[in-house]
Amino acid sequence: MPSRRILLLNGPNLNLLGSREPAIYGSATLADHVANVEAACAGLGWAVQHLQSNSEAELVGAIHAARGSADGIIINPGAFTHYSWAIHDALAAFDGPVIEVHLSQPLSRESWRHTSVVAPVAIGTIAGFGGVGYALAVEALSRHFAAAKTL
Ligand code: CA2
Repeated sequence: MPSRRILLLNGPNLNLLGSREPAIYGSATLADHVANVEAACAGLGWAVQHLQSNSEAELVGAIHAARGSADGIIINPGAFTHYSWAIHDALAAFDGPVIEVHLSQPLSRESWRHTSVVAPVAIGTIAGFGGVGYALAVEALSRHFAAAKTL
């Protein structure tokens, strides 16, 4: 299988994971989730670049930089999920597959979390499985790339 370069993006406040709201987001830290993605990708021979940012502009810049330098994007956009058309447009301009991940299940929470402006530019969304969702996203990308090769 060819080596792949994956960009892992985490949006605002996800740097606080493990310190508050464990009932919703679990007790693992962001570093734990990143390490799990790195381990899953290493098992496939893939490289991972990670960015967590509280800045919409920085996330948009990272998505632009991924054009030509990453094969796929795994993104938990945090609250930007629900209203950032800038992130939507940046992801739409990225050529490779995008997977949206949420630790919680936004559809079972407040109504303002029920809309995702990122979902329409993702090949799929994984939500509600806690940190396992990040590993599931790597698995989904692996199957996506394998299926694309046989088309
Ligand atoms: O479930 C998810 O992964 C979310 O993307 C998390 C976002 C939320 O706005 C989305 O609706 C769903 C919020 C992340 C905030 O993370 C915190 C972690 C610890 C303490 C406070 C916030």
